[in-house]
Amino acid sequence: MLDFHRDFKKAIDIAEKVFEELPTFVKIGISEKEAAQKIRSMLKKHGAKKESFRIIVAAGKNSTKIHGFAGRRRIKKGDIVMFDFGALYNTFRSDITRTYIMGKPTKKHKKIWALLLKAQKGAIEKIKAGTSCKVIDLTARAIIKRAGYGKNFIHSTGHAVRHKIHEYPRIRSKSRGVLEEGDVVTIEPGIYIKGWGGMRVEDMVLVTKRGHRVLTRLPQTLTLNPSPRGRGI
Ligand SMILES: [Mn+2]
Repeated sequence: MLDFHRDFKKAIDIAEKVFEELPTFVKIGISEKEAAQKIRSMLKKHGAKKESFRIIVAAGKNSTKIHGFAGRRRIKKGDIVMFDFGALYNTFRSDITRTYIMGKPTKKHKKIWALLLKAQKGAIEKIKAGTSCKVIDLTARAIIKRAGYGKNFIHSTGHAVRHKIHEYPRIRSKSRGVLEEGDVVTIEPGIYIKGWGGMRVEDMVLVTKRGHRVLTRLPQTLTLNPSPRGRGI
């Protein structure tokens, strides 16, 4: 078994704990900024030095901004809300994204989410030491393109992460990088539709000699399920 630094694991565990606690304070009426402040204090409560990068809580149409953060907008019923954050523990940083619907997801929410999960899974299945990063990116991109949303996936598929939030190799279509055993990369496909909203899912994956290990265990549910072990959409 590949040696995986326990502090790195801890950075992931802390972020996942806070994700699982989101239903306790993310309610209709709270602002993005208030949610982000609460996330920050929960990360610290669980032992993080601080957040690993600027916390993103993007509600409603703000979810179409790929570099959104957390503003004054209040969360409304039916909103898409995107959460992208991680913990800094000692020198290690985690990076996870989930997108939730505040209420009952529509058919379109479910369709886009299922497509993102499919694209993410396809990309993850290709991860193995020696694989070019380009192939990983193009795999996710091809799945999204085939479903007709190619032009809505407007950023790269992922990046390495460890002591800095964005490290090399980057998982993008023009990358000349190759995955090495021990690399930890994010796989984060997203679809952004003007006037409707954006959705993104992001998990962290360890590259091994023969394949990979998904490090994040957080369920990929579409609703803010009060049961922390809920699965599916
Ligand atoms: Mn990321």
